[in-house]
Amino acid sequence: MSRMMTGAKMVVQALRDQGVEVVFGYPGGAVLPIYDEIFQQNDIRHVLVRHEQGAVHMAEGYARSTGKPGVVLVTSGPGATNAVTGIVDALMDSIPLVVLSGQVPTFMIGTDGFQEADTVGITRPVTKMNWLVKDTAKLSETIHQAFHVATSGRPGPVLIDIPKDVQFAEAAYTEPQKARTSHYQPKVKGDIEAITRMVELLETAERPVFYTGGGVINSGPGAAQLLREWVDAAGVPITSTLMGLGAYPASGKHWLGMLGMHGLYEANLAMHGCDLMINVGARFDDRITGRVADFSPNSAKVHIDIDASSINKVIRVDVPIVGDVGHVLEDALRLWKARGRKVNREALARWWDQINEWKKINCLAFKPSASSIKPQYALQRLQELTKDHPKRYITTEVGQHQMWAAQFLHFDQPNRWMTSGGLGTMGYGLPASIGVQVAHPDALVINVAGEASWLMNMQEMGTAMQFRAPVKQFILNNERLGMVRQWQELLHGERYSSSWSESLPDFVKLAEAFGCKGIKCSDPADLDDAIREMLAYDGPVIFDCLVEKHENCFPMIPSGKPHNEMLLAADASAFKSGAVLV
Ligand SMILES: Cc1cc2nc3c(=O)[nH]c(=O)nc-3n(C[C@H](O)[C@H](O)[C@H](O)COP(=O)(O)OP(=O)(O)OC[C@H]3O[C@@H](n4cnc5c(N)ncnc54)[C@H](O)[C@@H]3O)c2cc1C
Ligand SMILES: Cc1ncc(C[n+]2csc(CCOP(=O)(O)OP(=O)(O)O)c2C)c(N)n1
Repeated sequence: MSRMMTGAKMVVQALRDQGVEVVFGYPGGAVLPIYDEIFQQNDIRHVLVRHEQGAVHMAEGYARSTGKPGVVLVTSGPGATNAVTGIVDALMDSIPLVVLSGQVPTFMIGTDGFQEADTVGITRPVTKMNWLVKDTAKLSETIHQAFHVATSGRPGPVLIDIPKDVQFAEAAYTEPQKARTSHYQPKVKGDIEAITRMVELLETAERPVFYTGGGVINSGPGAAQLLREWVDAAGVPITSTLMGLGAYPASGKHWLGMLGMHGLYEANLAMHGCDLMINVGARFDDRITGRVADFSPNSAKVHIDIDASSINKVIRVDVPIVGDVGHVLEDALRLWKARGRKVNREALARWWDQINEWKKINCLAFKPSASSIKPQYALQRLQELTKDHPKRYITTEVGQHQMWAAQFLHFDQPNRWMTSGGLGTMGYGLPASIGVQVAHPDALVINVAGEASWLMNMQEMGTAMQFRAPVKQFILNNERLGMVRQWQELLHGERYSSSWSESLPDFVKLAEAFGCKGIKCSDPADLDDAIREMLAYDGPVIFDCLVEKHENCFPMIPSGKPHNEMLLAADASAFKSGAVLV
């Protein structure tokens, strides 16, 4: 017999039945009945944030580092609108989230009631699916459907708007097994003929490259394992997008490093010169393709993606495969083995010779300095001093530091790297680090930040303190909006329009104000000890690392240029005159 309960009780019961352990949220009038239910139980933990944007990024960090959906609870009006940036961020990066928002009572909808906003209207374009539930009898089934939609196929954020009277009213609870989910059953098995064609192409290719992305991480650890097996057995070079780092180990023999706008020289030239590209769960983002007309001009292209609408959206491909990475790679590997594990060994050896020549350029080289800390040096030292930690998780903010982190920190496992790729949301990293730490209490969680991004959600240090999340905030402080400054230097005639902060807080005093530890370092000779002090401290740390102010991040493909017109540090001054912006 179905159990009768209030809508508010149903929310908590449905979350429990969906295996939710933690909710990131902020209360207000329109969600008080749900908060009252949360108070009266101990199965689900509530993390009280300081701003609703922080709640969503925490849920993203939680989701990306666990593979489970993140859950957010916000009130109506400003609570919901504050969450919007985070929801868009999750949509762009395919992160599964279930956002629950309170709404004014149904009879007040449309009356400009107190804290009324058209949350479903506002979030319709930025969610995978959203619902306004006007009847308590439909609430529990809707929540179960929401979890199904958020986590199936291409993951993404969903939102359920729940009016206050629906939370108070009683109805029968629907168990998860009885919830109807037949309306959304994305295809996970790839077409076997297309997979066979991909295997045939790999067998004969002279210059093949695997180009992998966030879809491998989304598919789960099994997919990353299959990818490693195939790449290593076939001996084919592999590069990845920012979102896919860790799917193939950075210490692996066939790793070329990240590709794209700030990708490695050898990775970009391999993409430009290959005769076969196998895209595994990546979406031909513009930071990757550069000028579309010149993107990898002579290659046959295979694209594995669970979202059919992603295929042929930007780049036309020869072999489209709609399906889940894990399922497709399983079939591909089985077929490739059954057909005798063939590759064109001689041609592949020549291809590696060419790649090894490109590697000799040493595109990440920078001039060390004895008097100031180069940001690249700071990250090299952070890598060296943390690389052996068995549970190291990195989040980032957005800017130059993010790109240097992608270049200088190495990931050997999936789900260890959390960054805002598609939306590029400054203010993502600090809350995301808290979400990761909540999911992995005994892990080492470091947010590599720029001071400007970090300030955008710094109030969340209060959350870190309250919930004893010992997150380390490693701020590369150049007192500049560094990435903006770099573009102005290279592409806008060195006119530095509003790209520096004249007033920054004293980060050590700020740490003290929050009750955590502050460390400041400006001398390269002191850096190792200072990093060790940060790592040894059993609590949150704000590390103010004063770095060289005018360092640029290279390689760089100026937007709208092809891969073979990549700028290296040595070319920068020659380039400054006459650049064309697209
Ligand atoms: C300042 C800045 C600079 C940047 N520079 C770079 C750069 O130099 N290089 C770079 O790579 N990025 C860069 N980015 C990030 C870039 O904007 C994109 O976010 C990124 O390139 C997209 O990665 P992706 O193609 O792996 O796609 P994602 O956004 O991770 O999308 C994943 C794709 O896989 C599919 N998918 C999801 N789940 C599955 C599954 N289970 N099975 C199959 N398919 C699945 C999805 O449908 C989607 O098409 C930069 C971002 C910023 C903010
Ligand atoms: C919310 C938001 N506003 C503006 C931007 C544009 N933007 C991209 S990088 C950047 C500067 C970031 O500065 P900082 O965090 O100090 O990092 P740095 O580049 O110096 O490493 C800006 C303003 C953005 N990505 N996000």
